[in-house]
Amino acid sequence: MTTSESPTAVGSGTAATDKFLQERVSADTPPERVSAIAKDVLEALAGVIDKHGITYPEYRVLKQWLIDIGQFGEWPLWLDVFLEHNVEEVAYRGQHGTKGSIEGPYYVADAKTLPSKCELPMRDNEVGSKLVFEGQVRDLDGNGLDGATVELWHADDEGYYSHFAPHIPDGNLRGTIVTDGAGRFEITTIQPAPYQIPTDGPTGWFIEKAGWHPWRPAHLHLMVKAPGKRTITTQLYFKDGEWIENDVATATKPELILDPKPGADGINRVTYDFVLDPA
Ligand code: MBD
Ligand code: FE
Repeated sequence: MTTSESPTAVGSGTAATDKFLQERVSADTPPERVSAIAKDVLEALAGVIDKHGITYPEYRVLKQWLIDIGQFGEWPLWLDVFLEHNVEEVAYRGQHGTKGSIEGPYYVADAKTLPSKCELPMRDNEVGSKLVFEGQVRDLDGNGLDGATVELWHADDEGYYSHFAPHIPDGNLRGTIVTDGAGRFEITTIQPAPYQIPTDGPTGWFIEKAGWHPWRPAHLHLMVKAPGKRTITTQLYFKDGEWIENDVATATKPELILDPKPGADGINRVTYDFVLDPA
């Protein structure tokens, strides 16, 4: 029995919304473009209402649910699960290096800086099989990149992220790894579990009412940067992992699958190299 609070949808949602709002952005979209996009969105919705003969009770339920999503702080979650993959695909059209994937709602900037060979910050009793993740950051010509950093964050053995679950210490399973002069790194961490969308909040209700499943396959999140190179935000998955073929967030790609194998010491190891496009 633990005395710490257990994670709730409203807790992780509110934390994700608060974090997102810390940095306000603007997109410099001119009025003509705003108008064209808004017109298409409204026309698409009009088409859905007409096609399905949406009723007043259904319209009112939609209104309630949209209000609930906001009150639970789940806009970051819902949008990143159902829309971000489309934005990512458009953003990386024509890019040649390592494939990107969605950032999702649980990135936290300024994670602890760690040397090229390191262990991610973890609890003394961190549950999960050890995983050694090594590789190199290179340019399109295969040159190792001096000054590259690899930001890594992932869920624990129960699928929870630090900063978004009250029982996990801040910074757990997060780090900014400064690679060596040739862009190499060797990170010891633990194998994350698949992630389940909270079932006690409006994103979970939406999925349940549609008869879908709320799972993402186990994954590592990465943001890889180097001077003069285009930053890549991506995710890596595990071969034959559950939900790989039907990620609720539609964010897996065949190029992003790891296949760790036990080394001589019995610990799982895997190599993955990142290739960055010019900025
Ligand atoms: C996650 O862990 C995640 O990576 C995404 C994209 C959405 C919800 C939870
Ligand atoms: Fe995730």
